[in-house]
Amino acid sequence: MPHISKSLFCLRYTVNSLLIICMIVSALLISSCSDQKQQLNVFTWAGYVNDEIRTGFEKEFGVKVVVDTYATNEDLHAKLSLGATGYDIIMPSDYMVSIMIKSELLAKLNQDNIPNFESISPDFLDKYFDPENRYSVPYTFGTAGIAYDSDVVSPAPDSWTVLWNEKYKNQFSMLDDPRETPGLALKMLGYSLNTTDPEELNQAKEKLLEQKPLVKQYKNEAEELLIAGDVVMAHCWSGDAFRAAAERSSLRYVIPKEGSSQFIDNVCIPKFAPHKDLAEKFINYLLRPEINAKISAFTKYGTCVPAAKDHLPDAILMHEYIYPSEDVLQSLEWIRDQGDFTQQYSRAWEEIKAK
Ligand code: SPD
Repeated sequence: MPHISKSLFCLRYTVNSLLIICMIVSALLISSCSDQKQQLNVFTWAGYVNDEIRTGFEKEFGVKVVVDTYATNEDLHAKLSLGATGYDIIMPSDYMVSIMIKSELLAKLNQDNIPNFESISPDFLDKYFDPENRYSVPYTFGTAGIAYDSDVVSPAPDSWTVLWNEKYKNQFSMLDDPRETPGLALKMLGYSLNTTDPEELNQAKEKLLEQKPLVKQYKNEAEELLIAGDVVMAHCWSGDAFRAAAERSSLRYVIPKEGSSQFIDNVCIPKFAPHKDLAEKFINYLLRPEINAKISAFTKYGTCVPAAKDHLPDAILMHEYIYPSEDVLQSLEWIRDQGDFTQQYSRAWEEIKAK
């Protein structure tokens, strides 16, 4: 009897040990499988890819999406030029697509892998910066202007000169951008924001230096500042102003009468992207009308996919912050790739920031 019970004890011990070993092995297998999940690394503007879009793609394709952000086209360009090779998706604006194509930083897209490319409006295709869209797919479009708190800023501004008014000293922010900010000063002076005349650029620089003591902050993500009431005006992008106005109802957005910039931000794949196939699947996913509508509703920038409009409320579709009047449109310029002269914009901007 004692002999039998000893054997039973040994058997139970062995079974238990085997069970524990099995559990450990399966846990290790599961974790190693999930470690092997492909990871899509997205490098984009703040507020451009929200959790719903990210997790929707993760669930459907069984992958992980990691989103990292940059504040300017020039930061993106610098990072890639310095050898950052981990990104699969980036979102440069128009002129930066042109610069990056020339610098051989972008991968050619295989349009066979992006069938939803067909859904893009021709209005946003074949632009000067990528004539056959070999490297870029339009994502959103917008403008730069002034967001202001209508309870405080009176009369309602209609000119860039309000950003030089001593009355608002320390109460407004400016974009921290080597093309947009000198571009604003150039427009105010009556010049093109694409000037290649060093004298005109110098005048714009002097204007911005004169303004500097009044500026509370140079910042591209002005939304939070506006919502919190930390500033009563911000030189900012239309979607960011629109999003802030959705949170604080006294906020308004205006494109000053002297004119401003407009842009198309684009989805591209860096030349050395580790997961190019997955990146093309992601681009195709972004172009689905219902997903593209969610992007427009969230970012509050315009959609380049006409069928997405069927999924958007009138409050977005008809909004002048996204669709300015014909008169206003006439006053807008695209920021252009000005070749070697681009360095002069960067130098002028560095000098302004350094003083
Ligand atoms: N929060 C998103 C901001 C996107 C701005 N696009 C930049 C345009 C630069 N000309």
